[in-house]
Amino acid sequence: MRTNGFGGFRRMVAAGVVGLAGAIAPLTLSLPAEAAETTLGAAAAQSGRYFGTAISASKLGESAYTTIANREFNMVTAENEMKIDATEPNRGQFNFTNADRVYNWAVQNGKQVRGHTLAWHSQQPGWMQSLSGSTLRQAMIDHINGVMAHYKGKIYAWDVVNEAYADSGGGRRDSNLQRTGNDWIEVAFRTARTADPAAKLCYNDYNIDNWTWEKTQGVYNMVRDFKSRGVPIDCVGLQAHFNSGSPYNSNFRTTISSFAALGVDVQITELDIQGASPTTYANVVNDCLAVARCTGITTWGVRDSDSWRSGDTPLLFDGSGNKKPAYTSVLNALNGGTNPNPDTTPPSTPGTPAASGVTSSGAALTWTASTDSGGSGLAGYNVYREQGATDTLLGQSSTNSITLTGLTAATQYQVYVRARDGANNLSTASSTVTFTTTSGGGNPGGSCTAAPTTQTQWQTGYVIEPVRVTAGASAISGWTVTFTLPAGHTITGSWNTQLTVSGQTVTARNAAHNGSLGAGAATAFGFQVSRPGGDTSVPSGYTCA
Ligand code: 9MR
Repeated sequence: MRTNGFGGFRRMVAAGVVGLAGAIAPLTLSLPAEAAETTLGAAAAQSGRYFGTAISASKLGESAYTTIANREFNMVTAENEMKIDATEPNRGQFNFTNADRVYNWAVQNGKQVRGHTLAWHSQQPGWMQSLSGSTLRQAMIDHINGVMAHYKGKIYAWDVVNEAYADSGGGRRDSNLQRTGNDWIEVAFRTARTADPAAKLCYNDYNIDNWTWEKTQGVYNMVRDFKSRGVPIDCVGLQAHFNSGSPYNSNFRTTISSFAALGVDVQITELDIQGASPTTYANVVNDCLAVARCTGITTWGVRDSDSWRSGDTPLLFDGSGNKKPAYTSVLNALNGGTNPNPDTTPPSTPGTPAASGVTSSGAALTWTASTDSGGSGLAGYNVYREQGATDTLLGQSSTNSITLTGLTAATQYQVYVRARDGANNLSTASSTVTFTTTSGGGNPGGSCTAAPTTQTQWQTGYVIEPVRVTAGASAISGWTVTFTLPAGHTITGSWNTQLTVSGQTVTARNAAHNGSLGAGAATAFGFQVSRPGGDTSVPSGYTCA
């Protein structure tokens, strides 16, 4: 029950809840209140997200610092220690002393690590600053390989490329890396994917938080292009350094959901807000929570005194380590306090799926993607089999295609798709595609034989009946007989089978009622053919599988 059925089901459930609540009202139903978490990391984890901070190796001996950092955060970014100048001070000589201090502290305290950053115009060591052309390009590749090899399998996400876009105009920033050729960013990502396939690969930048800014659009277009061409990219890092010159804008949620709709995760990677307005901090958190693919938030430092712009007092803890009002605001938002702007708009209806590569147990489906305008962003698709009153969920996909597995052999499937957004709103159902799985792989250990009998013949035609199909030593759950039609012959009718003709090859599959045969059991089908007058040849080469 595709079109009205699910809507009806939802309405039915809703009505049921109302009825049930009415019935049990006198009993006073007391569910335990959901305990609010008391640290940022734990509060974020309730929705599967992380809450992180930038850490400086030089402060790890300071217990006032590590106490807060360890208690509150479950993701760590090295503020400077994994950058190019720190990790490869001389060409080909890697130094991970400080990077490992940060990494080891994080891991020993049960935290994950974001890697920051592999290719950047800034904080390059002197030797790299003086390189150009193919030498610089090779040095970049070598650097990515060297650093990623050291941390292979250990990093949640790498900022593979940092800040490659110009502040205005929507184009690339001029830099020595950019002058090696416009493809330097995709080369960096391809290199990174090979170096550590387990790490999420991010593009990270500042002033791409406001959806209307040219720079945001420039990066968005690059990510869209990368996704369309298969350049490996998994995430976009929105630095989110907000101040009076580049303030928070309520379209931040649109930025997050728009990137997410391209099929990448979004991470807020370096959050700090001049003056630390509790409202603005809560807005940022709620914007991330509203989008399924916004996977976590990192503040750029622990206390105001740790900040790269401490004069702005932009962080959640003051210089003495006290929680600021912004801290409470963030914690409450993470604990699900309020969502001032919930998304109740479902995504648009997906296109009709097209099936290909149908086998006895699987099929590939692809469909025209949905769009989502409600703010939470497209999260993925549910793929259903239509079966009268009891439609079943066959699978879920984050993209507009899926490879179905585990299907039953020799069975007709009617399948449709519904899109899902970050707030779990479901679109109306697409139209259905119908396909029938083949019988082959559905007969493990089983086999069959096919024996034709030529029945009646006349000048311009003949009937083959029965074609007897006999199961071998094991039961079978479907069968496929193939045979070759002589040139110029045309099938004009068939019974007890589903026939398809391709050139001279005929494929006869079991009908719905005669696919299952016990060991040694038999069934039969037949067909009629027209042929050029006087041609007495008949089909040949029957095989059964
Ligand atoms: O916070 C970092 C500061 O200690 C460094 O001196 C500075 C050097 O460029 O980098 C700061 O971190 C930057 C980050 O690596 C990339 N985005 C902007 C951050 C603030 O400048």
